[in-house]
Amino acid sequence: MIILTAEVKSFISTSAEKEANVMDLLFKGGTVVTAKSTFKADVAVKNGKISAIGANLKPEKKTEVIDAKGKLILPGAIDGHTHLAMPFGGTISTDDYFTGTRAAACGGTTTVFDFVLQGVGETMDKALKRRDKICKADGPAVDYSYHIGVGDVTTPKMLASMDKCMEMGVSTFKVFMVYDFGVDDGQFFETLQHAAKIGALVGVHAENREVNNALIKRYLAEGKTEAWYHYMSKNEDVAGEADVRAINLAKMAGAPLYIVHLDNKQGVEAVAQARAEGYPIFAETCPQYLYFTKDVYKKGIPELRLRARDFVCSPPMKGKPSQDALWNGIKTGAVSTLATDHCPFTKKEKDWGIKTKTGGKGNFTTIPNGCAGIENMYPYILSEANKGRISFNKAVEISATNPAKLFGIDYCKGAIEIGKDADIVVYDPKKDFQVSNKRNQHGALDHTIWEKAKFKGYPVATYCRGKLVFDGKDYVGKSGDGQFVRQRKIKLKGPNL
Ligand code: DUC
Ligand code: ZN
Ligand code: ZN
Repeated sequence: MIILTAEVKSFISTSAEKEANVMDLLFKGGTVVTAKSTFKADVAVKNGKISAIGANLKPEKKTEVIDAKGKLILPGAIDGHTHLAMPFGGTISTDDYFTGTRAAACGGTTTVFDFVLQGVGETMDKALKRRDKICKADGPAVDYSYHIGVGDVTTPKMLASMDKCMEMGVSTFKVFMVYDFGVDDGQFFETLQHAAKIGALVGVHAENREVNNALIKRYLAEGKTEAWYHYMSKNEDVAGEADVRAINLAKMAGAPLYIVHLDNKQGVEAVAQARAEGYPIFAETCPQYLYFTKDVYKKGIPELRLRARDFVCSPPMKGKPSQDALWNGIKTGAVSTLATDHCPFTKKEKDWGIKTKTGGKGNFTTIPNGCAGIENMYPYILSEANKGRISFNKAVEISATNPAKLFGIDYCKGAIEIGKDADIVVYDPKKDFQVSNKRNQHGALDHTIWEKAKFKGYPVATYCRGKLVFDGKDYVGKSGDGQFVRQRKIKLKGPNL
């Protein structure tokens, strides 16, 4: 047996460190895309960070060289809105923190922000610890952080628990204007004011609860139970009114605001107006609102065996004028980010809209709300860029750079820049791809609303902090390699990031 003396041990660790200090990876001959520019350059990675960007970088002895000729070098996407392993609608969303983030990695997403839902009487920091335990036990495949879904700010103690989350590295919160567990306008206002004081950002799920409930009551009384009435009870006006009100509350509170999953024209116009007036109002939209319309609630897509109920998510898809307004909002800057709201439920669970879990007659309110999308967001928006609808710079901006800035992680994520984490996607603009849940998707769900969607171009490799996690076909990382990303304080004074 060889016994190592302290001296020898220290020698080994020093030389191991030296060894680790070489250039680990070199992406050669690719085209780097940032939110602002596109240029040919080599990208070097050392110890999980981008260490050099430039022409003709020379590999060292042990450097792994990746031929990126003809490929784009992009920052990994940041999905700022996921619901993994979330109890909702009488069940738990299908993807856990491993399968969901595995799918993320295979779609070029290297960081996810998942929602912690605070229970009534539970402080937010306790809720955060509770969820983080579940996440760590599942073993996330990419990096992650959280937003806190505010469920109880009825006492000063509950409100003050926001501060504790900040100390734990979470500076982003979300209130619900809809659902029984959501806040009222007074509580929303107080949350906004407190957030502004402590350097936090409040997101909002904006739908008018009272009108939504009144419409549900009316449709059910009239025997209108189909998925179409999910859309009808959460229509453009139900969302648009709440968007306008949320913006007004933020103005009154003197606080920045982040509208999540914006889906309607009135909302886009209200955000654009507030931003033009100089307010720090930001909006996120989701690929499902850019790709599908409310038509999916009429009869689904029968040729793909997708039923109307498979598309039930909240908020639901809207009409074409809203879809056009969202695309326009992306182009003009009214929409700052893209995220998925990934919240998958199985076909059997979706059937609860016909026959409930307990065997009763179902309706549109008994369908668990949510759809899958975590693997499709970046490929979809990049494909739209590849087809010329927006620039690649814009796709990178809304999928990576802006979320990093808004959520206080731009010190390490969101761009191909020296010193940032080497979260890198190698993208082949020539690779055609068609979604097949059976053949090429990596989540746990038994179907996807993105079935047979065609993408022009596709990621052929994803690296998370310099480690290959997707090789163009499969997930090749290790469960548990994903790390928690601490958010910094967020100080947004105006509309510019
Ligand atoms: N919307 C969904 O579709 N699912 C989960 C929560 C939400 O707001
Ligand atoms: Zn929501
Ligand atoms: Zn959501």
